[in-house]
Amino acid sequence: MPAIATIRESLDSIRAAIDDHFASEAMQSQIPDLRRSYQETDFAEIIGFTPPWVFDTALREVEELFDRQANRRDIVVAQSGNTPRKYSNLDRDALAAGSTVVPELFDSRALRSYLDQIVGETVLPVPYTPEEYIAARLHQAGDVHGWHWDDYTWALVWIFKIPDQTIGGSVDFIARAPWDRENPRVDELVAKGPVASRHPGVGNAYLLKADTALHRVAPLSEDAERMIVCYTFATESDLTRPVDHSSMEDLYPEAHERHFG
Ligand SMILES: O=C(O)CCC(=O)C(=O)O
Ligand SMILES: [Fe+2]
Repeated sequence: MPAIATIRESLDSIRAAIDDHFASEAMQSQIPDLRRSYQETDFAEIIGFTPPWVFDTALREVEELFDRQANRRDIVVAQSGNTPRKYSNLDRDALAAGSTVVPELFDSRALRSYLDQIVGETVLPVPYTPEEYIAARLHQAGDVHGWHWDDYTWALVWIFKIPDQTIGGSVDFIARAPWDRENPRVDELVAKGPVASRHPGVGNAYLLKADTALHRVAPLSEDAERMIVCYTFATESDLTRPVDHSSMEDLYPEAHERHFG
């Protein structure tokens, strides 16, 4: 167990590295392309989301958490039209307690102002704690994160592992197909399309306007590793409208109970 002073120093160095990274030429020079991609498709892939050592640290932390305390889920979610979730996940509290890096990025002003520039408005922390960040791991043949919408405007998904595209794990989405919670009509929307498909690279992160994009992770056709951390961010107006969290309660019952039980 490292001493408290050592932990504090390492958090300070992670924070400083993140600040420097988003201010760097390599990151700033991506902004025009990211803005264009986001404006045109509601999706943008940030190349090299963190410095490599920050990625390596986070990967070690998240792998260890999956080894020790992952929850295996195999459910269908009624709110998104009875689509499947078959994977292992870690809730927000496991990541808050067991990772130095993952919470630091959620709290980073430098990251949020970077995202502000991509979307052209103010990006805010999600107001529902269990949704701040989660981790998901698809690893067995047939694992899938089925079609759904997110409760808040933006998902930022950091890719730790992804198999070859031929095996699955791509992000499929239909942009600007808003969620009618009373009548989700997922099959109709998917049949109508157009379905965009993206296969982001390891160490990158993609930003998706996930409240209005019907999206999924394509199923694995064989055993393979796909591991991500998903952050949620909100608009000003998300903070004032009523939000139903029932699909989160299905997927992260322990976290919901801990915060609201
Ligand atoms: O794993 C992904 O790429 C997407 C995750 C996602 O859609 C979610 O957690 O809501
Ligand atoms: Fe999602």
